[in-house]
Amino acid sequence: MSKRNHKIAAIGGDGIGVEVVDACLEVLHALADKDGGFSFAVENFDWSTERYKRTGEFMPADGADQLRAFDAILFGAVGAPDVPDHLTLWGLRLSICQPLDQYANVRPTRVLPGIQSPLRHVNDGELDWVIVRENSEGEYAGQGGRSHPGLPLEVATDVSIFTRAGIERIMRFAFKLAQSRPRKLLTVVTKSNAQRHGMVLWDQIAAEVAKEFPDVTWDKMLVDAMTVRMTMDPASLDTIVATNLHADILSDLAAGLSGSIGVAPTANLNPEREAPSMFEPIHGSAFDITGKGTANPVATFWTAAMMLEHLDEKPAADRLMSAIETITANPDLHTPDLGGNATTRMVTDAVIEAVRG
Ligand code: GGG
Repeated sequence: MSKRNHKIAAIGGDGIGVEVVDACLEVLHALADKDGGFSFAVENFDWSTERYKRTGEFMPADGADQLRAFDAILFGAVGAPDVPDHLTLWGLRLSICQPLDQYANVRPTRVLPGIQSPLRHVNDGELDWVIVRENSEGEYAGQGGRSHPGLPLEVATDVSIFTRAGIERIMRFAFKLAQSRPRKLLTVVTKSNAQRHGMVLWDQIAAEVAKEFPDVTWDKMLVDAMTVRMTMDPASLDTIVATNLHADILSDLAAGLSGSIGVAPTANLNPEREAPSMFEPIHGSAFDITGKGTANPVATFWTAAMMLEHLDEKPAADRLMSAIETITANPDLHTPDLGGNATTRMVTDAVIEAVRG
């Protein structure tokens, strides 16, 4: 039988993004060597804020099209202290997600073995969520503008755009995901009391799509009340779906509640596989720790496990996930974000050893 060869585009991006992606590639190659049934052909791209400062572009104009040749994209982080965040985000991450129509951003959250949630009342297994972030429109539609700069009547608008097609597809994705999980629970989050057009359409479409999934129990929450429920009653939640902005905020909260944003992964999925999906840690470029060798690579390793599953390498994904859990269970292998003294190198070596068995 011939070996399966997965073509991976690796974009470290900025700051610790480069460090954790490099560490992750080592782990991926170790997994492939161990398994023997597959390999990776990795191409590295220097698309980043550094490139922007040099050339005026974060990535080439046809960058997203270049990525179509790959089976998956492994991404680090974007953002730099000396360039405005809206330029970096739109110049790189969103310039990939939006043209490749990676409309379902999936963010699993659970408290890994050996990690302490800041919620002292959370027992083992009680915080186990998947947040689905609508990733193509809403508050990130990019519509709006500014006029009368510097004058008292200066105006700035950001227009949220919600389409029936966009809401229906993310809602269907979220219901399907909830249906595949043991508890079959979905919470639909909006702010439909205040945002009386787009968010009301969300609620309406949720009720319509729910009819296709009679075995899924679902409820609705306003985003403000949701933050309270996540902290006070985490066990009542399972799968969560929210808009681009709301889910971005809720998933950072979720990451914090799971112990550290340093362990939180994301998959930006094109579920129909019409274009490659992109896998990245939730965290940003963290320039305050860049170059110190202390970045936590666990979020990127977990995102790589999601990537392996997407590439139909489930046994390798399971092997990596169990290696991650062995490592987090050992406090000597906790990086500073988890209160320890371990380095990126130590955690990477330990995960490589664990996957090699
Ligand atoms: N790896 C995730 C990352 O680099 N995020 C940068 C960022 O600014 N994200 C904001 C967002 O996606 O809304």
